[in-house]
Amino acid sequence: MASEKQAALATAPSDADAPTIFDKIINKEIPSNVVYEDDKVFAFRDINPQAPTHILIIPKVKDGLTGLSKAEKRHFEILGRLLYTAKLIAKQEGLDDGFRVVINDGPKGCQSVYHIHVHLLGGRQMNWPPG
Ligand code: IU
Repeated sequence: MASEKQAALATAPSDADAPTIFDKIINKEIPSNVVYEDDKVFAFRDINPQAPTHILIIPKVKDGLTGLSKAEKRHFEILGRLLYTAKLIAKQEGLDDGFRVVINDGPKGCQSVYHIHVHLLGGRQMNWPPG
C-alpha cells in the first residue's frame, strides 16, 4: 500500500461536494469499525492505524468542508462538535494519560481524503515535532 504521503501527493485537492470514500463509510456501503455516531458526526477506526488507538471523526454532511482551509463561519458548530466528540471518544477509549488530535490539510499537510476529518491518536507516547 502506498504511504500516506504518497497517497496525499497523488490525490488532487477537491473543493467540490464530490463524494469521497467517507460517504460510503457513513452510509455503510463500505464496512467500518464504528466507535461513535450521532445525527451530525460519525467516527470509525482508521484502516491503517498509526497508533494503538487511531480513530477518524467526520461530519456526516460535508457541506463544502473538504478540509479545514475551506472552513466558513457556517461551519463553526460542526467544527466544535468534531473536537468535542474527539474528547468524548478519548474518554470512551480510556486515553486518560493523553492523546493527540490532528487535521491534515492539503497536499503539504498530507491530506488524502477531501472530507474533513479529525484524527484521534493515542495509546502510545507521541513525539514532537511531528513528521
Ligand atoms: P488524511 O489526513 O487525509 O491523510 O487521512 C485519511 C485517513 O483515512 C488515513 O489515515 C487512512 O488510513 C484513512 N482511511 C480509512 O480509514 N479508510 C479508507 O477506506 C481510506 C482511508 I481510502
